Parts: sequence; C-alpha cells; structure tokens
Amino acid sequence: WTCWLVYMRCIVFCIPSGASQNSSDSGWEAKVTEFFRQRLMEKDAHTWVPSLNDVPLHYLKPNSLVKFRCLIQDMFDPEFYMGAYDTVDPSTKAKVLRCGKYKDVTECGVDLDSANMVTSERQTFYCVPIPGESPWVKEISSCVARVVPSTSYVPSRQKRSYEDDDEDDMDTQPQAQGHAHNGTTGRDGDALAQGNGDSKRQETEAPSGQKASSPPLDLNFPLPGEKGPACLVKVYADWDSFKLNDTMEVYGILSVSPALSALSDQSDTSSSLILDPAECMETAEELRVHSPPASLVPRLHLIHTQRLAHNNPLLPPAALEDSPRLPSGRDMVSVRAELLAYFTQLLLGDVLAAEYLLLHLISNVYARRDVIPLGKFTLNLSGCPATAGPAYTEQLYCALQQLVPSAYRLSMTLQNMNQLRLVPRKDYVANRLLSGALQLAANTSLYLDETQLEQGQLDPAGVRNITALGNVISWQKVDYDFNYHQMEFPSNINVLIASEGRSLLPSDCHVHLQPQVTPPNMEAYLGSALTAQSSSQLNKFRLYLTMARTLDYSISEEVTKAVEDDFVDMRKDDPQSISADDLHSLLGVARLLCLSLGQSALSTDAWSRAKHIETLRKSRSEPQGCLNGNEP
Ligand SMILES: *[C@@H]1O[C@H](CO)[C@@H](O)[C@H](O)[C@H]1NC(C)=O
Ligand SMILES: *[C@@H]1O[C@H](CO)[C@@H](O)[C@H](O)[C@H]1NC(C)=O
Ligand SMILES: *[C@@H]1O[C@H](CO)[C@@H](O)[C@H](O)[C@H]1NC(C)=O
Ligand SMILES: *[C@@H]1O[C@H](CO)[C@@H](O)[C@H](O)[C@H]1NC(C)=O
Ligand SMILES: *[C@@H]1O[C@H](CO)[C@@H](O)[C@H](O)[C@H]1NC(C)=O
Ligand SMILES: CC(=O)N[C@H]1CO[C@H](CO)[C@@H](O)[C@@H]1O
Repeated sequence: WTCWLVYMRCIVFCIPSGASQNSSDSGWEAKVTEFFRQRLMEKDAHTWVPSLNDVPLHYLKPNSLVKFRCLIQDMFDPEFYMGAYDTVDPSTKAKVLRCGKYKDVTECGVDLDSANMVTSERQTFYCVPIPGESPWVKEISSCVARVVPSTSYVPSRQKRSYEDDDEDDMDTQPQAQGHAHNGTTGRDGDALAQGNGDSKRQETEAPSGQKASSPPLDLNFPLPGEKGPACLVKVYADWDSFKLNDTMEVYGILSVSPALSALSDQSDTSSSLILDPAECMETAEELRVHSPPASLVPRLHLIHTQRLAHNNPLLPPAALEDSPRLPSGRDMVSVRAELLAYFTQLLLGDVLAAEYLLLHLISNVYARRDVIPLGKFTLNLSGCPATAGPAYTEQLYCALQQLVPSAYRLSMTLQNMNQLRLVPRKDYVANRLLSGALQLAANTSLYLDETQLEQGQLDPAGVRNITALGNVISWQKVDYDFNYHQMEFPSNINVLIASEGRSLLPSDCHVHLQPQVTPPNMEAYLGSALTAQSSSQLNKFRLYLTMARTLDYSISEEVTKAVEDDFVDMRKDDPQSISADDLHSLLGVARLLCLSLGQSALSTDAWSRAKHIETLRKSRSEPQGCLNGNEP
C-alpha cells in the first residue's frame, strides 16, 4: 500500500502500490470541455444555464450544469482523488469501471486492489460572489436568466432528500451516498479519518439549522453583511492560470451530496475508516473550514470558465473590444452631458464638483511604472453638508451605487476603524485566508465616509487600518498579513472620500464642495433627484461609465510637443506655479477628460479644458494642494 500525503497534511487515501498513476485521459476529457465551450458560445446559450447567484441552492438539480459569478477568495492546496476505479457488486461480484472526475463521492464497493485505479489531482478554490456587487447588477442578471425554461426551477428539492432526487438523475449509475463513507474521494476523505477523533470539534451548521446550538461557520465574505452563496470550485486543469481575486463566471457540475455534510458532522462516528486518524495532520479547524456542509457551501466541478473583464450585465461579458461599442463617440458626449447634469443636481448645483466626480468614476489603474500606479484618481470631496436625518453622504452613495457595478461604503466610524478587519490575514490554524474589506475585485468603487468619524481615540489597530487605507489610496496595494511576513498585492480600487472638513487620508484630487442650492429638506431633494431617473436613463449611465474607462488612449507626438511647449511657457512666467508633478497630474486629468468624451487621443482642446478646470478647482477656498497625494 502506498499512502498519499498531500503537502504535509492529511493522508487522503491509500492505493495499492501496484496501481499505476496513469493519466486516465484518453481524449474524452478534452472533448467534454470542448463540447461545453462550443455550446456556451452559441447565442444566449449562457442564459440557459441557471446561476447560483440568482437561484436558491435547493432549486437546483444536483449533478447538473450551473454557473456562478464569483471572486476567488482563497486557494486551497491541491488534492488527489480517484480518477478511475473499479467497484465490485457484493452479491454478483460483477466489476464496473467508474470515473471519479467531476464528483466528490465515490460509488460504494471500491475495489482497492484493482489495477484500474488511477490517481488524479485537482485544485480547490474557495469562491464568493463579487464583493459589493450592486443590487441593480444582481437584478438585471437574474432577469436575463429567467429565459430559462421553468422546469429547471421546480422546487422539488425542499422537502425531499437528495437520495430521492437522485433516482431521477440522468446519471444512471446507482448512487449510494448514504453509505458513501466506504470511499469518498479527495480531501473530503480526510474527514472520515477525523470522524472518530477530536471531540472538541465544533459542528458546522446547515442553514436549515437542525442543530441550533452550534455556531455558524464563518463563510468569510470580504464585506460585512454579504449574502452567499460561497462555493468550493474544483478545477481540473490549468489551475496555475487563476489568481487570487480573479473575477470569473464558472460553469460546472453542481455537487451537493449530503455525504459531504456528513463528513463534517461530528455525531457521525460510524464511518469505517480506511485511514488511521492518529496519522492525520489536518487540524480540526482546518477540516471544518475546508469541508463545510454542501448544503451551505456547494461544490462546483469546473468545466468551463470565463474571465470577467467587468460585471456590468448590460454589456457582453467578454473583452469589450469585440463587442459593438454601444454608445458611439457622439452618443457618449450626449450621455456625458446628461450624467453631468444629474451629478450637478446631486452635488447641490456644483458643476465643477460634478465634473470631477465623473472623471473619478471612469478612472482606473491602467499601468504601473515601478511602484507608481498610473491612472488612479482618488477624489477628496470635502465640504459635504451635515444634515439632519440620513446623512447627505449616505444618500449620495446610494445614488452612485445605482450607477457602478460594485461598490462599498465604508463608514469611517471610530468603531469600524478600530474593529473592522480591512486587510486579509492568513489563519494558519484553519489554513485559510481570512478575508477583509479591502479584498475587493478590480474596479470596485470604495466610498470612504469620513463624515462619520467622531471625536475619540483610534487604537493601534485603528491606526494600522487607516494606514492600510492610505496604502490603497497612494500605492494601490494591500499588504496581506501572513503573520510572519506581509505579502503585497496590487489593487485597483476607485476610492472616493467624502468629508466635512479635516481628512486623515491622502488623495489625488481635492474638491471642496460649493453648494449653489440649500434645499430645506435634503432627503426629499435627493430622493426626487434619484427617482426622476428612469431605469432606461440609468442604464445609459451605467453603460457609459463602463465603456468610458475601457477606451484606449494615446498622445500623438504633435500634441506631446505642444504640451511640452506649453509647460515651458507656464514656467517662464512663474517657475513656482507648476512643477513636474503638477504636469503629470494635469496630464492625468486631461486623459480622463478625453475618455469621458469618448476620445481616444489627447487633443489640444482637451488639454486647455483640463488646465481650465484644474485652475478653477485650485482657486477654491481650501489652500490644501491637490494631486501631490502620493505621500500618505
Ligand atoms: C499506463 O500507461 C502505460 C503506457 O502508456 C500502459 O502500458 C499501461 O497499460 C497503463 N496502465 C493503466 C492501468 O492504464
Ligand atoms: C461499506 O460497504 C459494505 C458493502 O459495500 C457495507 O456492507 C458496509 O456496511 C459499508 N460500511 C459503511 C460504514 O457504510
Ligand atoms: C477593470 O477595468 C479595466 C478597464 O476597463 C478592465 O480592462 C479590466 O478588465 C477590469 N477588471 C475587472 C476585474 O473588472
Ligand atoms: C485582490 O484585490 C484586493 C483589493 O483590490 C487587492 O488588494 C489585492 O491586491 C488583490 N490581489 C490580487 C492577487 O490581485
Ligand atoms: C481632503 O479634504 C479635507 C477638507 O478640506 C482636507 O482637510 C484634507 O487635507 C484633504 N486631503 C487631501 C489629501 O487633500
Ligand atoms: C492592517 C491592520 O492592522 N488592520 C487592523 C484593523 O483592525 C482590526 C480590528 O481591530 C485588526 O484586527 C487589524 O489588525
């Protein structure tokens, strides 16, 4: 017998030493993925596949194709599983060759002595829905999905057990999940070894909550208040091409075998063990978080995946270059004007602030020069009015959330700063990455509400949290905490700071709000501005904002020359008036201005206009400079 050790951890299972470790791939596996890839490329085909994001788990048929729009929150170690094996019927002694791919649980009666046994390897990703995904995104995505024939949605599952349902599975192999303890595949097999062991282990609780006393498993969503589902995605090929934090749409086989739940159920001590629990090196806590009940965290066996260049459901998910650019250049100019008018209203008549808000929303880090991220445009909007009732800043956030696909408002109360985990931290005991509010997908809008910061003392953790926010703003990086060392991850988050007065944070651009109107009832004023936008109008804005940030941009040699000459002229009059840094930030504003107008090259007009709005902005009361914000 040879026992397999997976990365210094639990023995997953043993195979006879005679068995070869051939890849069982005779070509059929490639054909499977190719088949689905082809079919999913057909027009609208992806809308026929029900989504874990929209459809409650108990409405979905086990062992069927489902999809999931998600972010990779954590990556577990690779695991071995039985790719192929024989089973023996105890009565007839008939042998059947089985395939373990795309499955979590083996058939019962595994013939451990068979030479047909093949060991294969797969990788597990812990995936969560895209953090902070706006309600309108979820709503539109699920509407699209309703094209699916209603038969897929018959809630047959709620009252019935999975075993019942398996009878009408397309899979004709007898499922014997009730006895599955005789041989589960993969890491989940570890749980068997553990079943008799550690009595201190806490049980995980299924959402149905049969065991009211056990603490719920922390599903580790980056943002507080998020709802699931979380999902363990099993990947069979090319797993090195996935990165932490990638956003993608996964198409795979749904697996919710109750046997998986039994694995983490302490009361189930009847399992016959292949392994000696004493040799198991996986901690109980690790087991608990790596093998949660499938009713809570379903497994998805990946067949096809699509990287998401954005999560705006109004646009095709693939790279935008191939899609018809819905708003043409001319349309973009008119949508921009409407959006500017809307923002002006929200910002109490301040057109300049509205202009900067628009530029901010289409900014993103498009490149890095050494450690300097290029393209970020953190906006510090100070002078936000203090209002009775719901905060002005909160209502402003709600309006913005209706326009961008992912957003999060971090209310910078002392309590949040001192207590919220912002930076993800490695938990070595459970061997997982504890998420934090800064584990966000690229292009997420982070709205820091400083108006909520009351007088009081930041404790040392709070100070470190503020520093972490400063690092995101200045360097677009998050230093993940691995206890013994920090690991730097580049980020791409759009940070908007709303403040009344003082700000603790650096920024690229500071605009002090100059309200032109003082509505007697702010809540009603903003409420009516919001409801005045029809949903088709909102959709236009949503499209515009996603499109504008993806446009290519360049500066011709001719314009470069003109800009250089202009710079020399400006310095001639007053060398103090403009530094090289100022020039760079001016070029940044000019770039965003061009993109916002649907232009992909800098024109001298846009350059002049950038200079003009920058002059206006800097002339506002606050002496605090702008765009020198690279030092926290
Ligand atoms: C493993 O591969 C070798 C060579 O490709 C082949 O001769 C052998 O039969 C295979 N064994 C099994 C169990 O598939
Ligand atoms: C294992 O399988 C055998 C026959 O397949 C069965 O008799 C036995 O009860 C099973 N054990 C468990 C714990 O399910
Ligand atoms: C972020 O935005 C850029 C520019 O539009 C785009 O190229 C990139 O794919 C986006 N990334 C994600 C994860 O949305
Ligand atoms: C994941 O996203 C967070 C937040 O944007 C970022 O800090 C981190 O660097 C990203 N990690 C990777 C590997 O991109
Ligand atoms: C942000 O705005 C506030 C209010 O004027 C100001 O005090 C603060 O210094 C600004 N921060 C930066 C970095 O510009
Ligand atoms: C980066 C950092 O140290 N963050 C701290 C934020 O606050 C939480 C809760 O107090 C701490 O656990 C974190 O260490």
